[in-house]
Amino acid sequence: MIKKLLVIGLLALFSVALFACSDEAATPQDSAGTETVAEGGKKLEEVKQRGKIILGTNNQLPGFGYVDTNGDYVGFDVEFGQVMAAAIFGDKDAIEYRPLSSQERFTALQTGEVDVLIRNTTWTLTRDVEVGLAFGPTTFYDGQGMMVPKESGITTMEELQGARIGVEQGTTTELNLMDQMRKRGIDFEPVVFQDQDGLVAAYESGTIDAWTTDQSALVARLTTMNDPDGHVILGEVLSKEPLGPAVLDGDSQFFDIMQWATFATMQAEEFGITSENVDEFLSSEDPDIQRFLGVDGNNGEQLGLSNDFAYQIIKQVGNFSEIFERNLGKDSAFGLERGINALYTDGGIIYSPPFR
Ligand SMILES: N[C@@H](CCC(=O)N[C@@H](CS)C(=O)NCC(=O)O)C(=O)O
Repeated sequence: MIKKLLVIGLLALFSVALFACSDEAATPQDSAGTETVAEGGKKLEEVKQRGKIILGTNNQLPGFGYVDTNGDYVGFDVEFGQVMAAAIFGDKDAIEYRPLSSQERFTALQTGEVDVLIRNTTWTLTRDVEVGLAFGPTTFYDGQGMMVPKESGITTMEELQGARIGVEQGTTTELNLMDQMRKRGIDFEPVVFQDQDGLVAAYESGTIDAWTTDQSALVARLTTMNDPDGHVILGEVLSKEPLGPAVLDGDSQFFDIMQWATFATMQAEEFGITSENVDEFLSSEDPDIQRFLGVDGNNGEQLGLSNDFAYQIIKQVGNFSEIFERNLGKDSAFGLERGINALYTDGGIIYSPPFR
């Protein structure tokens, strides 16, 4: 209830900002000349000297990146930031949070304003190559969906002929929407917004007929809408949206840290190691587990970290399943199924390479 009131208050603050349609490729071109900070393995040193990582994240997306009523950043993406802080500092709270809009996020990484971006960001070729990002393991395999008011009676994309459809600027969903509608020969009017609060306010007031973004975000956002039961998400999935963390290209050590810290949560789930039982595993006789937890070997040292970095991650934040269930799954308000985001051993595609 308090959350709802807060959201309503926030909505009142945001005016509906409409923008001309823009291609997200404009982002890298605008800042192509920007000097990058992280070159040749210096990022870890810089971060260690600072004593915390700067995490670019969302502050408007329940379940992924959100500020709760205590003023704390919470969510699935936020916790993967905590995973990195636990790996580097042995302290999951050694983080400065930087809320970023869809359009700001890449420039913030390019200019070194943030060290890592974990903000429901889809891995694409252009972002990887032209924008100059380096994506870590996908933490949430998503797809684009469409929300319409239940009373509209709309059940298929084809029925959106002539509709005004809201989408956020600088997102993959903006580009996919155009492609998908053209492919299906559906005429529609795209209405492009700069932030999600403005978009949702326009949708709830009936200024636009439908809105589209990642399915997970539609589900999450539904919980803070005025009438959560008054809307439906169409059954069609419009795209592939692999979401995960990203750093700037050019610093392989920092990239490796992001990559292996993230994989550690998946490997721990596969081993059955949780934040609750990790201490018991310290005396495991299994050489794979000894290496994983840093009881044996030098995995951490190879990354420039302490050998117990995976132990710290699991002890302080948890394994992949704990992070998923707490923020998005059965222990959350959203109740999302693991589905494709289950471990490969459980019918999903979440898979960690070996820690050796
Ligand atoms: N995954 C897509 C969409 C990401 C995105 O920005 N989604 C919007 C809609 S959920 C969002 O997070 N809006 C909140 C904001 O801009 O502050 C991408 O990487 O482009």
